[in-house]
Amino acid sequence: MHIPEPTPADKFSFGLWTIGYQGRDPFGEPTRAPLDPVRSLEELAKLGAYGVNFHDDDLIPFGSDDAERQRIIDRFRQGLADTGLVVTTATTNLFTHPVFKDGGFTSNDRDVRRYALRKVMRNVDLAAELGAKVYVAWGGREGAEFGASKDLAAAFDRYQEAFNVLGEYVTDQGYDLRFAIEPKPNEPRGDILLPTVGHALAFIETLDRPELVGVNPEIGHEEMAGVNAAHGYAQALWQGKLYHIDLNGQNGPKFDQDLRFGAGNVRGAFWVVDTLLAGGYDGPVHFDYKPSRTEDDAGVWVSAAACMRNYLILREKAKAFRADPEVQEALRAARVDELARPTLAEGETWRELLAAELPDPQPLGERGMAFEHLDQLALEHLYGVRG
Ligand code: GLT
Ligand code: MN
Ligand code: MN
Repeated sequence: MHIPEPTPADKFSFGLWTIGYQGRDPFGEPTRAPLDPVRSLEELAKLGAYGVNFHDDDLIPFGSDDAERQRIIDRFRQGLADTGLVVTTATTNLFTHPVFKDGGFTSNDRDVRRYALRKVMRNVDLAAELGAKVYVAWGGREGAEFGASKDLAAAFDRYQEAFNVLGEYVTDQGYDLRFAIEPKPNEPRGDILLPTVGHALAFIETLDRPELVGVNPEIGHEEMAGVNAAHGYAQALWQGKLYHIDLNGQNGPKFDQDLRFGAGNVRGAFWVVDTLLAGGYDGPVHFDYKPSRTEDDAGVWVSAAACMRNYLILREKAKAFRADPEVQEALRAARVDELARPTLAEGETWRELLAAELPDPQPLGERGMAFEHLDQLALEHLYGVRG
């Protein structure tokens, strides 16, 4: 099977915090030196990437004064021009500084909430200035460890208020920017609010401007929640809410592993790619992973290239699977196409359904669905013995 090289047309993007991860974990010091953001642009461009994104503090160290901030932005902008990379999305760090220990938008402390909103608005300005189309909102610290420490109804009110204020802000400023909420069940908080795609989708419908807010599902976070990641992407697509994606790898419900895309649950990754292709997702393909702290600088770029290569491998395999005549026959045998047919006929209502003669459930129940054969064909494509 021929695997193409990554090109900007594939729209692969990386967060500055991904390749820039220095390997600090709760038990150990960094194993790699800080990475200059402009060097990241250069290396990513060489590898065939399309875009980058960043938290405010990834680019501009927390506490920088206005002059320093501007100098960094100008240099970064020059780096973008030199490499041709685009800024696809941006986001805010509302989790590292101690001020956010109880959250940003939902901290019990009102002063912290006001500070958090201002921090987001400031970086929203920069995101719009650099041409980002999506603003990611990962509420890692919006949560709780103790039952009585959080008035949950009030927390949802404040979460809602924050997105309403931000929706009004981008509208009033005339920014072409939409928000994407990134769900996660836990870590760093014991339990995080909006833990899955489904929770986020339901919450979005309560906002003043729901059209401005979608989701940014991360494979690993869905796997941590024990749910099927592809199903989450599929529902977001179905509801027109898949504004961005975070692809990576995870082995089941444990700490957030942020493995390179394609590692971890390989079969789950195959179905995610198949789902994105079927749903016509055409936004940036963003890898939110952490190069293992066992790696040196060279290993960082090996893992970044591997994320893109694994996506292209799975994309070719998903296409080959769908194009295989035996698979198409197996799909028919499994009556997959029948699901697209409405259950009631055109013009039919519950009245006609009530009057209709129904088939005998006995033979219907006895007839197998032939899913095992279909799934085996998918596995054989994935194992590389077909196509
Ligand atoms: C953080 C988190 C990621 C989010 C990033 C956006 S930051 O690394 O683990 O999943 O996408 O805030
Ligand atoms: Mn993660
Ligand atoms: Mn993420």
